[in-house]
Amino acid sequence: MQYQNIVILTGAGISAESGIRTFRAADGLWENHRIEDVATPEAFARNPELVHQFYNQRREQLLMPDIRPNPAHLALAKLEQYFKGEVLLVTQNIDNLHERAGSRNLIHMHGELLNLRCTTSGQVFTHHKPVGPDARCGCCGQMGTLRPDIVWFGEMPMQMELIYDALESCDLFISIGTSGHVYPAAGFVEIANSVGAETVEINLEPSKKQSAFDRHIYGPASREVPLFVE
Ligand code: BV8
Repeated sequence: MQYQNIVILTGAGISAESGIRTFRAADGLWENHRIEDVATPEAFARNPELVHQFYNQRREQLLMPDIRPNPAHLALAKLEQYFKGEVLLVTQNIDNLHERAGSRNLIHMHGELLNLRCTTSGQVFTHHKPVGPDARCGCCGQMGTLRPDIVWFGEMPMQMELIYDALESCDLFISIGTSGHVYPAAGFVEIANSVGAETVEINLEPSKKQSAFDRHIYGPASREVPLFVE
């Protein structure tokens, strides 16, 4: 079958071989905190220092020279470049490896680690250095108004309208490197199924949504994604 509109969803597993720990590999923990307890607006209100530290550590790691896109990221960028129809890449990841691999038609539905947002004006700044609650905002000059531009648990993911529109007109949905725990991303496969798209799961192991997919490819993304894209 000749596909016209492909939607790809990626999760932490596509960046694992680039050296970025997945949530499951960390058993959902960071410094003995449950990630669901740190990645929330309540945690940020209660202890902004701790939450900033959580992201400062991950930002610092992402900017290390040995962290770079792997063959899975590169294969998706090549697919977008050479595919005749539409390819939309929706990532749950907050790292910048897809754009560094060359992907352009890309939505970070859970935000981006290298961005901060002013809670007063909503303005977004690219920011590579560690940040704390006493950092002054570039737009209002106040302290304490900057937060990571990241979607926490209980917050609305970004560009959902665009994502739902793409899912409702896709004929191929590929899910790569995600355990299928977190919604609404984990529900995308059902939307694709409802419009008759072919659905493929590429993962190290069966995800929580395994039974919803037409096809399953299990193995490391850096091997399986280039093979699938070719
Ligand atoms: C929302 C940014 C309303 C932060 C993240 C009860 C039931 C259902 C839902 C809920 C519920 N209670 C609450 C909810 C909603 C909640 C949710 O889903 N909770 C879960 C815990 C049950 N969701 C929300 O709050 C979302 N907002 O619902 O708002 C709404 C809904 C619709 C429309 C409008 C409004 C917001 C959730 C966003 C949270 N932010 N990230 C940060 O990063 O710090 S979530 C974060 O965790 C990631 O972004 C990602 O989404 C998730 C981790 O999942 P994965 O990426 O899959 O990573 P994981 O480690 O789990 O799995 C990796 C996989 O890769 C594994 O399967 C592994 O086998 C595989 N793998 C490993 N190595 C490789 C590999 N595969 C291939 N190759 C390899 N080498």
